[in-house]
Amino acid sequence: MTDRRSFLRLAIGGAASLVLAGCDRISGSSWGPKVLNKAQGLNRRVQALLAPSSAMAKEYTEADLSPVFRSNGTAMPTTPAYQALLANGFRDYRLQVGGLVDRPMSFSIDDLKQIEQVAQITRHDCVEGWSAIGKWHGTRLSHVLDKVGVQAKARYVVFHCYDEMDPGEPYYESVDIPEARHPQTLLAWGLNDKPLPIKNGAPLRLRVSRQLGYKQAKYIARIELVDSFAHISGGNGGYWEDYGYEWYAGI
Ligand SMILES: Nc1nc2c(c(=O)[nH]1)N[C@H]1C(S)=C(S)[C@@H](COP(=O)(O)O)O[C@H]1N2
Ligand SMILES: [Mo]
Repeated sequence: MTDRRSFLRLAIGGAASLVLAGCDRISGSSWGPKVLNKAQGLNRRVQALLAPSSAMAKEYTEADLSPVFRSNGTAMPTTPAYQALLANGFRDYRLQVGGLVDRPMSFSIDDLKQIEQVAQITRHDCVEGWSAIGKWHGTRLSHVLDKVGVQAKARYVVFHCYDEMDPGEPYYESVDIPEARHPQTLLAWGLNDKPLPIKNGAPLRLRVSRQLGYKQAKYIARIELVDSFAHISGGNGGYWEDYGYEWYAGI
């Protein structure tokens, strides 16, 4: 299966070289989204052929860990809500889970740890052209979804974040229900045997290890189950998706 990655590189290489600026705002320029969307339609078709929904991301060993897990995008949210939580060492943090669920609930980090504690060593690939291998500690999202009871009409899980990229424009992301229920999809509260650093998304971030860096929402405030994300922000299911990035960002 290592061939799959090189094949994908070939398939999307042309587009990737045009967007080396990656997570920079250049993708919001007028030519950016158009070029991206065209090539990424191809990416999606290739993915659909090659990647069954049960496929697993490669897991690594402790020996493979990157000495430093760099930060990208927001490294310190400046919103008052986040700053207030930070001032109290995140003790007042509660993950809110609502939308199309039977029992809207909130969870402290300890509540999540009580549900389960798993670890996963996987590689993070950012479209800007860097990768890092980290050991993530967290709670599988599927277990949290079971607690709240996902309604049959729910199709996506949306992650609303504390950081604003522009005033009033919070980072957000989404995955579909199969991705949310995948065994490697974690709500991560730890990195490399320590609490999650602020620069990497404290107190809670998403790990969807089969997808690219921008899907890995940091600083999660709230999770919302929806049947469509058309009404959220730009309507494309994520902050970068609203600037033309592909919604399914398979690696
Ligand atoms: N809330 C939030 N999540 C985010 C971002 C961000 O700016 N804000 N950047 C994304 C991008 S582009 C990448 S590559 C990763 C970076 O994660 P890291 O800071 O742990 O390296 O987070 C993703 N999730
Ligand atoms: Mo990224």
